[in-house]
Amino acid sequence: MYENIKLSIESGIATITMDRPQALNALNSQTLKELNNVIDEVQGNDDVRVVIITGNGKSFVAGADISEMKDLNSIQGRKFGLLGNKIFRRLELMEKPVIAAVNGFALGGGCELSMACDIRIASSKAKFGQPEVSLGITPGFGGTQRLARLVGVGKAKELIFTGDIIRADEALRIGLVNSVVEPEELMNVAKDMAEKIKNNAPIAVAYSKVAINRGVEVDIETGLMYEGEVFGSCFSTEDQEEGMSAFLEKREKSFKNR
Ligand code: CO8
Repeated sequence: MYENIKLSIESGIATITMDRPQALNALNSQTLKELNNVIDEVQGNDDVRVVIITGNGKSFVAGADISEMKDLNSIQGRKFGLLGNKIFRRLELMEKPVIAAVNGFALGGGCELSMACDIRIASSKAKFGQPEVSLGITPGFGGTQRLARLVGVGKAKELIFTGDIIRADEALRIGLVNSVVEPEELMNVAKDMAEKIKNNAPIAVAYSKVAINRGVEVDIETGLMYEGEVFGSCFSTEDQEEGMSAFLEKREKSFKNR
């Protein structure tokens, strides 16, 4: 069904594998469209509670496809940029939590894809960077915005202006990734985290994501208002009743996503 992406769904965890290893999983239009469709598929599947994105081979995603971009005119370039931006934003706003398991190169659009995910776990072999200016373009899939929000304006400017490629331990030091693990442990660690998230009330997790995403864009008063709204809404869910009853009755919780 997909040419450049593999999707597997196992006990509530969807794993999306970027699978175009001959081009280090570079994002061409076909792959971007498939990513858009796969987002629809996992979003629409009620069995899926958590999503993991990783890459096949030595690369997570080595950026947007340079051979496809090379001859674009300004209108086509803008269209290509908007396509990626729209899809990454959909991923970021998706109600289900998304973990990037960054196995290798996360450059340009690949670093941007990881930043559109909620949590980044990196293999010690992963490398990160926004080398676009070395190609005569700016980051175009959200890099100028999300990198600055994650690591601060000064460090984002340094990385984008120099195009430096940094190792996973440096990415951890500057706050670009949540943790660094041995390559052979990457998927286990990502799945263990997904399991932990999956065992919590899905609506509460989704609402928390909304409140955090909205809150970081606004002043704290407005952010706290969002938090108040989602907090209040939890009390109309069956899972709030279940979570608190199970705690008081000292029994296992059984959340229903309702
Ligand atoms: N696009 C297309 N093909 C690529 C890409 C890419 N981004 N990256 C690697 N490939 C291809 C190579 O051309 C090569 O193909 P072939 O075998 O046919 O020659 C194959 O993948 C293997 O790559 P290498 O031989 O180069 O592998 P190495 O291990 O020697 O090097 C690197 C790995 C360091 C990752 C190297 O491939 C590299 O530097 N890649 C490009 C990285 C880069 O600059 N990425 C940023 C791209 S720009 C971008 O992402 C902008 C996003 C926003 C776009 C907005 C549009 C308007």
